Amino acid sequence: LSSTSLTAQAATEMPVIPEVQGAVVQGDGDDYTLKFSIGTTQSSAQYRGLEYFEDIVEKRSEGHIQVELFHSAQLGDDLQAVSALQAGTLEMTAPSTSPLVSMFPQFAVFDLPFLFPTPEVADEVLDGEIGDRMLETASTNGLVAIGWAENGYRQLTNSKQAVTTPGDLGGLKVRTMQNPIHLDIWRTLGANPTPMSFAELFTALEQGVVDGQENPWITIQSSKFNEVQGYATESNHVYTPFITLVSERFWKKLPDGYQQLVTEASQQMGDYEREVSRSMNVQIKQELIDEGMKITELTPEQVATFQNSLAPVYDDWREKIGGKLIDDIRAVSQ
Ligand code: TF8
Repeated sequence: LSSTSLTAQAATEMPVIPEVQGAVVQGDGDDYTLKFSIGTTQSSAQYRGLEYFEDIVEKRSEGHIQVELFHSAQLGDDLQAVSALQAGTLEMTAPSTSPLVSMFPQFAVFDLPFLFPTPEVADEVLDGEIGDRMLETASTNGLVAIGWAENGYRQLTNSKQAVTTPGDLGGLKVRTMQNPIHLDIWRTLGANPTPMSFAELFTALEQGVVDGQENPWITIQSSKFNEVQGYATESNHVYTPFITLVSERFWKKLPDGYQQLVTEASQQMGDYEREVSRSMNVQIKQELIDEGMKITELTPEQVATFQNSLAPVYDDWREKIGGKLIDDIRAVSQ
């Protein structure tokens, strides 16, 4: 896997928000308010996806479902938003799968380093039988899981120095998501990892509580991490999906036609968001370079060094997650 092979496949032009297709859906005459909250900012690909979702749902319900969008963890970070769905105080959210591993252990598979060789393989897995099964697994405990989008390939940034080998990570304080595999990854690479909610991350970087973090280029720029992080490594070490979740309490109140509409809209949002994410990814990496960030692209040999160092993490978690699921995913890329 080379970083250039990932960027070369992406589109070069930013996809515009498509026209809403599909007929008006009849409900039961009642009006509904759907609050949809995410952790990324208003300039993220994810938020553009939400704007499309809002457009589809409002037009096709003729305004009987009013969608209200919240960004930047205004209604809570990933885990808090999920709790709000369970309590019925928020209708929808779309977190990274990683913080949800404590609830759904199988999601740990998405945190395995270098699992998805290309975005297209990720699409095939998530939009296929494996992804469907995962949505079913997550449709419990007050949640209904209805679709996938992408956070994307994660890149390492830090305030200290260029990182080209695991050796460069010695003692570096790296913020990780609240997820045991990510802790293992950075510990194994020799860094000093600290799990923390995304909502606290900018301040932690700014105040030097941590030296580095890892997230896709879009998130790095839309959350202004480059203002406090001078160095980045295009490591593509993990591909993180976003999962689209609905509060079961809200879901049960919706007439069937509206459940169908919200599901379709979430799938269209997911397809569009992934397109935007992939084209923005290329553009934003260049903008970060232009704005002065020192971005290190790894050679295939350097990527292999990281992969080899992480082999023990892979073996260890393979046992915990179950080899069958990993093999099924591997089979898709073969
Ligand atoms: C992380 C994740 C987040 C997303 C989003 C803010 O680093 O990658 O960027 O889950 O909700 O915590």
